[in-house]
Amino acid sequence: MITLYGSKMSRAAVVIWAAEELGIELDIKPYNPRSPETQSEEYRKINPTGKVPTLVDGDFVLTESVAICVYLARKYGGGRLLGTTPEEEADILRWCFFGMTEIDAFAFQLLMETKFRPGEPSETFCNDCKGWLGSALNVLESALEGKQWLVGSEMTLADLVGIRCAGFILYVGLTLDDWPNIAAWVKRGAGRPAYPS
Ligand SMILES: N[C@@H](CCC(=O)N[C@@H](CS)C(=O)NCC(=O)O)C(=O)O
Repeated sequence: MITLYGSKMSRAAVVIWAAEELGIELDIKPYNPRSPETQSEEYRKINPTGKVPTLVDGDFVLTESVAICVYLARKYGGGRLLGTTPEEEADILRWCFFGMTEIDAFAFQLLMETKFRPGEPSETFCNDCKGWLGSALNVLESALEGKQWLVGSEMTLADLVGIRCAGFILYVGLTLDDWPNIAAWVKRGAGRPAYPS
């Protein structure tokens, strides 16, 4: 049995979604971020960052949500969600990196600044984050013009990761009103039976 540490309220959600789409059964230990479980000495042996998710498949231990999804798709999913050509696969990874570094990272910083850091949030910092997010969302919005999914005609990992990242925007209290293609795409993803609600 493959074990996944991480609750669906964390970045483990995209792994749970990918596994469900691929028909892979996981033994999910729903550890929450910054919980006593993830801070334990035992957990830090498999993930020294103390963060979730972590996948354990026999002797193989893997962290980083996107890498875990790629591993599951490649090893147990027959390459599904990874496109049909090397070019498509590279493009899918491109969008995964884009989502994580250009959207998720700034949305996370905004969340920290507005909800978790002590003191008044810095207006300059928040505006910078919103600016960077806006630029990334504009790029994504154009890429989705006239398309259901980001790469090719089928849903791929680029969509799963991107939809989770774009959905994070809503969690931070922003809206997707200025990006209708992204809003429709997020809705499309959330409507999948495999989507972890
Ligand atoms: N890049 C990592 C990020 C992992 C991460 O930041 N996980 C959060 C939960 S979504 C966490 O466990 N945070 C705990 C902490 O910051 O101490 C991934 O995608 O797996």
